[in-house]
Amino acid sequence: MQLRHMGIIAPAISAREATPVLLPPRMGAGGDSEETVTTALPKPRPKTARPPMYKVLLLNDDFTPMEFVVLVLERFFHMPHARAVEVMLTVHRKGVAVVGVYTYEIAETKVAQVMEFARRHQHPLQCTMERE
Ligand code: TYC
Repeated sequence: MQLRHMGIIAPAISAREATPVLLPPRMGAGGDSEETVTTALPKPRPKTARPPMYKVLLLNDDFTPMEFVVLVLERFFHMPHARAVEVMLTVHRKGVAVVGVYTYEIAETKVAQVMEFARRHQHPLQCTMERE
């Protein structure tokens, strides 16, 4: 996995992101002038960086039984039954819905679990993820 591309490792500082600061005039031989020097220091950032988050999406199809989708939402997304029915109906009517937002690895695991569960039961249900 390329952590930098996933946004987990901060990119090297660039001039655009840096905060220009004025340094005092240089002293010493030939340096008594009023000249000031602008340089770039890293922008102060909070040390508690948040990881990039990923939406997990469930897609509609014409064949997967509604009860199966409700079961998926209860089992893998921990939704109470009434909420699972609502979300299933949203997917059924609109074609797609976000069913959860997670870090990369958790989202990847949810997608794999749903796809494997659907495959085992021979339903064409599709589950995908995208960066928030
Ligand atoms: N459209 C399906 C049906 O009428 C139900 C369904 C809902 C399928 C949500 C997939 O993600 C889905 N049986």
